[in-house]
Amino acid sequence: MTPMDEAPVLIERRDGYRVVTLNRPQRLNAFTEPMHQALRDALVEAEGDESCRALLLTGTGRGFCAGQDLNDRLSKAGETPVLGGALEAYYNPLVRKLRALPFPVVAAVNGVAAGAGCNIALACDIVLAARSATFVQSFAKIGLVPDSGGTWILPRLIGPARARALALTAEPVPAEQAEGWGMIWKSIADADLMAEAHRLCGHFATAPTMGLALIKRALDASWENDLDAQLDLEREFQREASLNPDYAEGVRAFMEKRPPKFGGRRGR
Ligand code: T3D
Repeated sequence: MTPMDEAPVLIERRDGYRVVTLNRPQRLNAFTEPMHQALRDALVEAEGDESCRALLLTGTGRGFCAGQDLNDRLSKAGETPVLGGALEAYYNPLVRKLRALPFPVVAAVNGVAAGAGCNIALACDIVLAARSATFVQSFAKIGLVPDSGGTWILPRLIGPARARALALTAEPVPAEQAEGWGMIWKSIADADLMAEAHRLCGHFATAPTMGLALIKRALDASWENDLDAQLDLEREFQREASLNPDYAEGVRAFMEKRPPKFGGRRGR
């Protein structure tokens, strides 16, 4: 079997979390339809597994993901490829799913993240990057527009001036600069990246999962809400969180001066 015949996505089940690895290293893990389908299935399966309380997304080889595989977009002479279908069928549902998963998603960006690969990383809840990694809004180089949520999330993360310049110039942003700009959570020495990503997912695997899911939803909702609406939403989510046994356990553990033992039940 040649490396290109290998599964486009690898799934590893750890205690309380899953590791999903994009696996087309010769193309810097660029997306093909089979890779999209495998990733979609991996996320749906993780969501359906009550014991999964976090997800680590990373890539094989020297890249995280180079966006769409452009081999699938080479137009034959005289034909004009019309895009939009793959966004509707794959990229948009992928970004929506990553944001909506009822547990934290940690991206371990092991190398270059370009095009949709960059914006998919940025859609994850916590982004860790190897110091050698770069983030590239490469779309402008081929006459396209940032997609996979890039035009929404980038200005919110780093402000309109930087977002506009990155989208228009396609200049790569090194991991340390991305951290300094607040585009990602942390840049980490290459050799330590995966250990830190596993440590974080291990932490989430014993955390109050439903509370974390509500935090994700509250922060996402805040972009659309005014303060009044957000205060109402916080009241509702706090009520909901308090009905989960993890809240009572958290308070008991605090009073008894011991580490909490969260069951991580997703519902009440
Ligand atoms: O439906 C739709 O199409 C709409 C959706 C669009 C979503 C998108 O993501 S559009 C943007 C697509 N992605 C890009 O434009 C990025 C293209 N890649 C690059 O600009 C560079 O490869 C990188 C900046 C990511 C990395 O540069 P470098 O110098 O480190 O590596 P390289 O030598 O360019 O790439 C290594 C190999 O991967 C190379 O193959 P080779 O020569 O060794 O056989 C290269 O062709 C291949 N590769 C990299 N990116 C892609 C790719 N092959 C196909 N598609 C790619 N996106």
